[in-house]
Amino acid sequence: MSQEIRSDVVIVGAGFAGLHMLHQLRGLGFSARVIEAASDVGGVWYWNRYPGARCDVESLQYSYSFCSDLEQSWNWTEKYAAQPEILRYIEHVASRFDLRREITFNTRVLSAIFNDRLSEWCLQTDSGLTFRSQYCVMATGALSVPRLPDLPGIENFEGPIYHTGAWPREGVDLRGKRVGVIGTGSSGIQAIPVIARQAKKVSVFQRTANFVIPAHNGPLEDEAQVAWKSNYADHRARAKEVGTLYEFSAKSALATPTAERVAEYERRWQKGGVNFVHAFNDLMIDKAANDTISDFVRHKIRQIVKNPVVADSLCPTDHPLGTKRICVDTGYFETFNRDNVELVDLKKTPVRELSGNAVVTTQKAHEIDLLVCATGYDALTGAVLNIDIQGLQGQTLKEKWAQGPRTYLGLMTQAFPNLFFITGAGSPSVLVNMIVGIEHHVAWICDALQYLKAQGFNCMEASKDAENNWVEHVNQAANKTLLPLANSWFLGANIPGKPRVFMPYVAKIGLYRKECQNIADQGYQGFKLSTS
Ligand code: FAD
Ligand code: N01
Repeated sequence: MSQEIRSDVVIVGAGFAGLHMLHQLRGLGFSARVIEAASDVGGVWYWNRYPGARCDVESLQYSYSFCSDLEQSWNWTEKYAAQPEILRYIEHVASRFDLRREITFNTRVLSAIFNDRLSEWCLQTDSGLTFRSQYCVMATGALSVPRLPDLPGIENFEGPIYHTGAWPREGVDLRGKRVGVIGTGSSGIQAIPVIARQAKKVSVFQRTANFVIPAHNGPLEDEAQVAWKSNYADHRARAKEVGTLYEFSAKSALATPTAERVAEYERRWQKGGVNFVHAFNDLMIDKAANDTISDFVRHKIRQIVKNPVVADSLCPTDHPLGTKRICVDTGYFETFNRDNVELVDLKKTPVRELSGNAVVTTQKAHEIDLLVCATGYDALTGAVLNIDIQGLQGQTLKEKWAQGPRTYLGLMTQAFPNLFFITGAGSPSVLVNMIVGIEHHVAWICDALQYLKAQGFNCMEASKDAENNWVEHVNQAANKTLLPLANSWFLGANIPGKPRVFMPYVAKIGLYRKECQNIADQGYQGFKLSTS
């Protein structure tokens, strides 16, 4: 017999977003229930156990800010924490705030259907459990639907295939193995140097070369940690304005003399991290300015990689730096100087098929024992569209978003009342420190639910006009930058048939927060509030 669980709010996903949403709602007296496909908390950090996985926003910033005692008592060991440490942190949060008792694990949501008459959401799951609630929050993650490459013959490959975003919990023994890695985005770039130290041989199959900046990761010294913590409130307040505390320059690259400009690139290269791309204020809006930083990185690649042919293949030439998510590494380019690593440039020798235990290119058969796919995600919309979501009069989200996602503020979509997205398309989301974005969305949703309750409403829906204006605004913001120039997952370009729409909202998080706050202050302008 199928069982039904009722709560005021149902939350899908138990990553950083879902856990925080649950904790905050509980504090406000709403009953809430979380549904999670994995066997425990963690989201991205539960699934991405590949060698080398770590964050590239400094750990002291890539963490929750909602509890001062938590941020003071938790000690990070490295500047950029590795996956096991981040997962331990999330598990600690779940235990400390006793969150697991309201989470149903090992359960995937298949459908979410709005009942117009009762004004409630009904979620069906693969375990047969049914969840009913007034409000539904999709905390399903922007990067949670791994995508395997559609290579001819992949189903016939005799060895195991592992996606970085679904890495086995028990790990993979790579010792003595010939490993193929396909994909050279952030995941591949983190994994390849570590795999190369473990495996007998690594063949890296690269379709598009990427810009990569050194992380200069290392232990987080006690002194630095104590100093940061003594000022945590100030740091967090600034992060609410800028996302991550980088050194943002107010100078133009093109207006700066060449020697000074190169010195600034060199200084930031030596410092490491994503801070590099904020060296000048015109890099992301002016192609000529961007060429100067792109040339600098290509020059570095040629200095590091000894074989000039390999170096040439590793130099990105088809997109301006930063228009694909910038990658941060530890020894990526150096890895190609190792005897046990070969680069297979798929632009020169495309894959014909996978056959037996080989990746066969137009040049030769590369024999491997196992294949690692660091081939990315159906980003931003993948996880929500995997669920059969039906709003007013049975309208499906798939139909509504057939030409690309349409939201108001990234938080709601018209005709789907009481359904909220955390870090959804149309919000800054993946363009900023995501924990800052998550905490903002959780706070905004909590305020909205409290407002509804206080005013005697129980139904909230984005209006068509507000949504149309917002979508237009998001498109305009992207088109003022170089970002739409790359074939990136920001645009859905990595998924065949996905509409080419720039999904995140290109804006300083501080400005976006103000826009959201103003709308709330005006009684949730652009939203229809009602009593069912
Ligand atoms: P997730 O962590 O993706 O959690 C979503 C959860 O929802 C998952 O556990 C999933 O199983 C569950 N779920 C989805 N659909 C269903 C369903 N139908 N039914 C049940 N459960 C479902 N961001 C940064 O800002 N800085 C970084 O340094 C950084 N590093 C990253 C490194 C990696 C390897 C990856 C992949 C991403 C990184 N990110 C980083 C982005 C990352 O997505 C966010 O920082 C953050 O972890 C997202 O949390 P979330 O809770 O929104 O989503
Ligand atoms: O995925 P990606 P990812 N044949 O989509 C290649 C976050 N993250 O998992 O560019 C051959 O970036 C594809 O090639 P191309 C971060 O936001 C953060 O690496 O399409 N190649 C590309 O090289 C990041 O941006 C960290 O030509 C194929 C690669 O696979 C996001 O997650 C670490 C192919 C996919 O790169 C996703 O990163 C990890 C095919 N058929 C992840 N299909 C941090 O460090 C795909 N590719 C914070």
